[in-house]
Amino acid sequence: MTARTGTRPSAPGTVLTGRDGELDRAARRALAGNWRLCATVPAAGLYPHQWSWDSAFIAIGLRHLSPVRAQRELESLFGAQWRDGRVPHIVFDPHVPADAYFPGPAFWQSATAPGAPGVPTSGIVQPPAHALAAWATFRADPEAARARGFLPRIYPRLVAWHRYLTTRRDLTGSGLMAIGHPWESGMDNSPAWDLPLSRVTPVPIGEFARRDLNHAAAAERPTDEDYGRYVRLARDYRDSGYADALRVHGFAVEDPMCNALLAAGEEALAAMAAELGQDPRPHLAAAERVTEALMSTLYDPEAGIFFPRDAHTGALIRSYSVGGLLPLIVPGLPVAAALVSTALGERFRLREACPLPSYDLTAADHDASRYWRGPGWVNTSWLFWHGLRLHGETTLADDLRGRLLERVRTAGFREYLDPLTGAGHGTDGFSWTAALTLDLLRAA
Ligand code: 9WN
Repeated sequence: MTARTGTRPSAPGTVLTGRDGELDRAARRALAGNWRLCATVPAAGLYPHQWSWDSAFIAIGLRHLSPVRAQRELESLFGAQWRDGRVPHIVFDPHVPADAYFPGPAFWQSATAPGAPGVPTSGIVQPPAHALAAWATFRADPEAARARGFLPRIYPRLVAWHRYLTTRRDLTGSGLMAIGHPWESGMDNSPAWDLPLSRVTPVPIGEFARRDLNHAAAAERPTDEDYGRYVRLARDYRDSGYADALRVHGFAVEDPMCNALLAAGEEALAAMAAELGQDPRPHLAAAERVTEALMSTLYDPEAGIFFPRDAHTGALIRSYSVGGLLPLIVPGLPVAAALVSTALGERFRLREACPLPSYDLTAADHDASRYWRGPGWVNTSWLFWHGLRLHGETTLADDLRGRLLERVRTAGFREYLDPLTGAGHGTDGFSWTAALTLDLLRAA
């Protein structure tokens, strides 16, 4: 959101009719309403700036409406990349009132951080879904992308982003990137974070003002205590000058989904390198390294799922979350069949629960309406669907796709849904739900 760019969409892609056409038009309207100067906000009230991994999913949908707009979505995010390669989790829109979202620019103080861009941003990151999105965007219209020099511009930035994650964020030397804040996981208050988070002293609620509760029900959002912990971690990181070391990150976890996105993203970078006439092998080797580290460090063969690992204690966090199934997006993953069988089991009930529950349906603390503690999200289900197709599970993939579209038809473009009843929760008009709906509609 750094500069005004032309926003007129180019010729629309496939035109759908009937019930699909209605859903398609509604999704287009939702995305048009959330489009700002040169990027899309996740939701007008609750999330009024540009978010990192949201923009990746949004580009995956936008590429069907306007490949150029999808390219700009990613370019505007990477326009705010830091000198060390990090892509901030929020790029703030200077036109939005300072108190519209907490923590805002005054909290993060990026202007005084070394190597930060001119535009105000946060200092933490989000899951690296961008290389997948950039390659999908390129493939939607290679000619338009070549004419705009999309890959020559975005590829070096993606490489720097992955380098930041595989070097500065490898906090234990395991070959895996670590997240230093629950917000960095994208699955903010997953029960998987409870144990490492319990060691963090919350900042008292009187010392900051939450804004999220102006837009969403308290029962569907993290508790004040957890919010206080999020604020403590972000403040400590900021006060360290956004330095990356195990001693700085009071919370440090090697997360399966983030590392799976990194491995799959390296495969996408290899394809981009080949397209640009460069050597793809370093990316293929990097993909293999991350995949091996995922397998040897985070996979539990008895459980048939990947678990996150607490970087401070070295212990696996034996919590069944959807993130543990998402290494299915890694090409050639040797345990794809086991992940699918876990997804079909009682904890996730792939054949009926939809979207795929964010957390174990059988767990005593499963909460079907609170944020990442049970409800299903369309982006993680989309990733699983993508993984099913990648590993040749087309029947299951088609079935999941059909049920996801049915859910959205009934509930609208909600932020998350009860996986068993389909009731919508969180904000409405949520961009990645609309964008991925556009993609699913065209995937028949
Ligand atoms: C903090 C924007 C983001 C998503 C995250 C989701 C939620 C933010 C918040 O909204 O997080 O980054 O304020 O709760 O958990 O995945 O990117 O849609």
